[in-house]
Amino acid sequence: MIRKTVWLFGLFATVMVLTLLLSAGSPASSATPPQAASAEVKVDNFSFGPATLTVAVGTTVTWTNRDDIPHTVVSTDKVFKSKVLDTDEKFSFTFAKAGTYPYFCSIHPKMTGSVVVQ
Ligand SMILES: [Cu+2]
Repeated sequence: MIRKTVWLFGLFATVMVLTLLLSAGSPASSATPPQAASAEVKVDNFSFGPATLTVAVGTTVTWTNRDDIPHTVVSTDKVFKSKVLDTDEKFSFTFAKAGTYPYFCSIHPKMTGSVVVQ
């Protein structure tokens, strides 16, 4: 009678340990952290590409000067302003608010583009 009780207790303990191990092994959170969105604009051949870029709120846009002459990225509404970008230099800006952000190159004002943030 006592042996049977001990055996049952042992079985019960084993099941409990296995249950704990299994629950500990399951992933605590399978949700991936929110990814920061990013987008690229190439500056090449005296133009911004794409000329109009549409992104979601919170997106970081990076302009890269692929031209062999310097350019700038200057917001028409003075929201952002890059330094003079030489070849392969980059400028990034994170758009936290929805809206349309026209910009131009202050060295070559005919170079224009815009970022639409939705
Ligand atoms: Cu330019």
